[in-house]
Amino acid sequence: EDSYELWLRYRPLPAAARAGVPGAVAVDPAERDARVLAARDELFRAFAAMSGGMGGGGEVVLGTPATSARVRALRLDLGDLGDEGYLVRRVMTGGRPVTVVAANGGAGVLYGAFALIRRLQLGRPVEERSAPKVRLRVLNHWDNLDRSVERGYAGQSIWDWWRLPGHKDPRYVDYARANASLGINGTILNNVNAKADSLTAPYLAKAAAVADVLRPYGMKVYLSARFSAPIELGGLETADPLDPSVQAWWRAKADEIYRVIPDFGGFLVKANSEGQPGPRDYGRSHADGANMLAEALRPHGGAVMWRAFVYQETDPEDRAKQAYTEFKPQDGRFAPNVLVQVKNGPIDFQPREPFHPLFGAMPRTPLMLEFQITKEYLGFATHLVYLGELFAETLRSDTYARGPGSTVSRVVDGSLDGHRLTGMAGVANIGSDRDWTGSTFDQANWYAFGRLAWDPDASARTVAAEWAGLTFTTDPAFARPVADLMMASRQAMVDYMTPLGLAHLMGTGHHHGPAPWVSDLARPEWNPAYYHRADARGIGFDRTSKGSNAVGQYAGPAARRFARPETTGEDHLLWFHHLPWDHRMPGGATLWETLVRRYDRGVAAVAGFRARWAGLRPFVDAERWSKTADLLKVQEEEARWWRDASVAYWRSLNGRALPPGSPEPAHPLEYYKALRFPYAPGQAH
Ligand code: BDP
Repeated sequence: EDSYELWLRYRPLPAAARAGVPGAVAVDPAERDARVLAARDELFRAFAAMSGGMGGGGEVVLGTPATSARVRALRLDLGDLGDEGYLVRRVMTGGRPVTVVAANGGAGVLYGAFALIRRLQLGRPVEERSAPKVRLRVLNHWDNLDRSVERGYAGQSIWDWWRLPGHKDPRYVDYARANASLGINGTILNNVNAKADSLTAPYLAKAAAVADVLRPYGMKVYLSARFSAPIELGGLETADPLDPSVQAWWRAKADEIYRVIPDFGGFLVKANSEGQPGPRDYGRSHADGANMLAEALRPHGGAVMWRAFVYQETDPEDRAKQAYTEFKPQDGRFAPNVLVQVKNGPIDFQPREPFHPLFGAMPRTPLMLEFQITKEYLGFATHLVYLGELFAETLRSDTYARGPGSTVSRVVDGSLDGHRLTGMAGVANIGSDRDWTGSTFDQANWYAFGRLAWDPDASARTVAAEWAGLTFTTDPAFARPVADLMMASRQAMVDYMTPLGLAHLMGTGHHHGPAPWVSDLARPEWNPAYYHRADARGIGFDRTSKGSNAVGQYAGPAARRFARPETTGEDHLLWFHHLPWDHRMPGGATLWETLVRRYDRGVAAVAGFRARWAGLRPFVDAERWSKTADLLKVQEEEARWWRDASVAYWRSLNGRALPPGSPEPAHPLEYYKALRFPYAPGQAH
């Protein structure tokens, strides 16, 4: 058991359930849709394994009314299912019970087949009717052409660019199966810090080879586009989006791409951000840049995903405000096939951030939500942190943009402002490691992303329990405590790393481990000290109207809530407020005491996870059990390190004693400051 099979780990069901596993799978003999054929093959594979050779519980009929006479004859109501939704029903035909997987299109049939398998694996009744609420459900690979992965902690890129297109690693098929099982329908193959080379003919041929493998699984390929490619590849003197020769270059490039990848999805663009070129270099707006690319893709049906992750020019006073400041005035100026892709929070994938203020603030623009599945700021692939809860927390946040109930999920699924082009992106945690993601539990974060992209209102706990059941065992004596542990894991990390709304205190560059003392980097907003603003008197970033007024970027009730410490709540307290160390918290303790207690609580929680995992040993095979146990031990050590280094540093500023019973840090502050991690994985280069 090396975790390669992910949650598609088909094993014989308990004896009593085997008879319910269908013995036959029928598609129309004339069926040509590769996705329906892939669905059939997956069902064969799953049924053979799950029945343990003892199945035979009837037949499954698969297809769409358009191509399958048997499905058509059933006159099912598929009206509300769109292109990708599905219906799994038990019906009687010719006096025999049949399970039908029906949809309006091949993708729906494929998703329905995976749903049926999932239900059988989990021992649930098989009937289900479901359609995705979000249209573009995509992974962003930050994979470089040399196979390194920016912020990747699971080995090299799975894209073996060098040997493509001649050799297509069979692993691409398993990648596609896993994504299809979640409804993920697109993938951006290369890093947002893009090289123009990915748009040259040889690399387009490689991307086309990947697209050919993914197509039968309903997945489209996209590329990150480097904005200056017309200069680098085309020999032009400018990449100005309003220059006709630049526009013509991109049109020709798009035509060339669609000749080799007829269903190419489009471009993802990081522009004028962290040194990347963009329209601002020519005095043009983000909308000018995005619309130029959109115009080139439009005849072919492609989309532009234009990122709002910018923090270079304006407003040096507060990085958290910059994306809003730059993008909000552009609302309504983007072409219809552009989505603006916004990170979940206003800074950068921290263990906890408030929702990004752009959500709800650009009603005339489809906003795509970007989560980071790879745990750049959350202990890499070592720490067990279930991100389903982080994702769900953002999605259920109320922007109040159109009154109460204007949740981020409703912005993203388009229902709040009436958008049909909608999307959710996850920065992939996938690599060439045998277990794909660097640890078994990190697979749950890929899983949760996919399930929440399909239904942004799904419950993180339900998804966790489902994943645990599929990946290990459905025995409630296992699945329930594991779901509890997963649900508690994110708060535990917040407690031992960045409690009470603190953020961005990680070591420079690699982002491994604590470095709240760093304050000497060239740009102010690169320094942890910029984010916590601690001194002898207090700690926290004043984002109220007396400070940077980032709260003013939120709609009325949200702004009012964040404006006062009493109503902000503990989770975002120091994100929005600079407070004296003696500030009284609701329970009566001081801020300082509470802060230390949170660190202690975080460390204790991880110790508790280890104990719980030890107790679950009888349910798990040796290989997966021990790797998880090893990683939990490292996590406990690193949680203590975070706690000790942070407490030692804050105390060097405020000179205070620790609250009673709270242990002294293991080492003096200088010890923590001297630690170096030159070969930490995933660094940008
Ligand atoms: C930051 C990462 C950096 C990415 C950047 C981005 O440190 O490697 O390039 O996000 O999202 O968090 O573009």
